[in-house]
Amino acid sequence: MTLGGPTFDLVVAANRLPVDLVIDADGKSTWERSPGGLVSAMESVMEGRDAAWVGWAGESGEAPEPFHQHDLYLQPVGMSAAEIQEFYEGFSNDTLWPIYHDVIVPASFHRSWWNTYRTVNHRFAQAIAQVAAQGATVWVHDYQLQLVPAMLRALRPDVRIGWFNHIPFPPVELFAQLPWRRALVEGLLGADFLGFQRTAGAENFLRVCRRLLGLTTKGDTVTFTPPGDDPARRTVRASAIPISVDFQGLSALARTPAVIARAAEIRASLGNPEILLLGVDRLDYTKGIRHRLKAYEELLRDKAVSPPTVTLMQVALPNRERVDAYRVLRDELERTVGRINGEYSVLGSTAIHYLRRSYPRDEMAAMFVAADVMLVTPLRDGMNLVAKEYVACRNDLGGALVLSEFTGAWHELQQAFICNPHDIEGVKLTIMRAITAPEDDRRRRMKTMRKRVADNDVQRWASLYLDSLASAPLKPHRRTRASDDEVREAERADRANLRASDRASERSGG
Ligand code: ADQ
Repeated sequence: MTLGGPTFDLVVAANRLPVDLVIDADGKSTWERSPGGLVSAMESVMEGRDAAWVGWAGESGEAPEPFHQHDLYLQPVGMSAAEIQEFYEGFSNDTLWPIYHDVIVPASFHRSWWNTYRTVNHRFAQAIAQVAAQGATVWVHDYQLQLVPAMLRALRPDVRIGWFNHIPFPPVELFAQLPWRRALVEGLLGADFLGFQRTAGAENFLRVCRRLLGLTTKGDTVTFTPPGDDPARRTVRASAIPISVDFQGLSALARTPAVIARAAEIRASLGNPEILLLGVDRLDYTKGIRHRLKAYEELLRDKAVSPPTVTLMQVALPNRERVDAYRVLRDELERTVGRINGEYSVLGSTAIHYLRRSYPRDEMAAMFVAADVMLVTPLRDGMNLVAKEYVACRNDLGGALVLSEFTGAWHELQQAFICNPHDIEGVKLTIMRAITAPEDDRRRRMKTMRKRVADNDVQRWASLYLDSLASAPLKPHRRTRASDDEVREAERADRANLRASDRASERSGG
């Protein structure tokens, strides 16, 4: 079902296009790269490929005409204001997001949101069907588009369909709350290959197939007969392929004289603290910013840290501001920052430098180079690219990473200073351990983490993903999963880390 426009052998579909429409003071509009995890990851993958990207342009109304941007063909999908509210803010971010992130805030269920989710997913499937060449590879991204695989297969049985989940896939007990659980699973089972950040996510999905749909799974595959007219039995593979960052690109950027000079400038503008703590997050309740600020406030209260010697720079990327939980979070954080600064700042030095805006890549790299301790404390996170970006930028082996054990990144960055963000005493102790660790200890940790990210960068992620999609339901010839030895070694390290984290909180009486 192509309508005479250009078609492509590789089509990526994600909720958003990788660009935002920016209108300058003279009213001139341009498309600029949008910030965020998915775009950061896919940017280097798409570079130089003759491919199309299907996604929403970010504004309500008719879809703009398709256009080219740096070799990439962008096919916008339109959404009305009501659809943005019901599909994006509602079902995606107020139903699925909380359920997939441990219900940190309660999920809302509305039948009209679900209907709109179905309508918009169908529109995406049609847009993909239009630009996919015969036998094309289609890579669908994330929780907003879980019905697209089956809808697309119905329109275009000739294409190969993969889906990748950037966020956690929840345990069956949480997933089961969704009134539309069966339709969501059947939507996903239209794919040939389903990729997850962690093995636990893939296993949760397979368990959902068994327990809620009574399907048969074998190893990492599930076999089922689609409902409706198509009686063919299909086997779908579900497996973990953890996402990563462009290690070489970031490392090279962080090595440029401009970024190094800018890092020094940032420190100087903060009054050259001895220790600069840094937090960089999308403004989201999953990121544990509240818990981090609570721990920091208590450290200030206990006089364990104080400005001007120690200061915290918290960068927060605003988003989803029309969803209640996000508005509440932003207001609360801003009140907390105001209170902490009122109480603990001194003349010429602020306890927290709070920056709520989007920054270009080189400025982010300069912040990473400038920071002595990077605080990554989510309550739940599929991966967390910020942790890996920080590591990639530390060519000098300087800095220390404080990392929550509830991130996907934790499973790879075992040498970080690990914390349980719910355990405020533990977080305080971990921050102090990171601040006071001997330099050779910090360098050793950073070196090992850098090797890990360098060996498993975003290019490797993408090629493993595409190989897995091409050979599904069989495994590709190359390894996509850790060998048994690696798994055992990771489990040993996990246990050792958890014991260290428990000992830290026991010492504190927490
Ligand atoms: P996110 O939840 O958006 O991603 P994360 O992985 O940390 O979280 O990615 C955020 C990205 O935005 C990073 O590349 C970061 O550098 C960038 N960023 C943050 N603040 C910024 C700012 N102020 N200005 C400019 N850029 C900023 C989702 C999942 C994650 C998963 C990713 C990728 O929730 O778990 O790691 O997708 O799969």
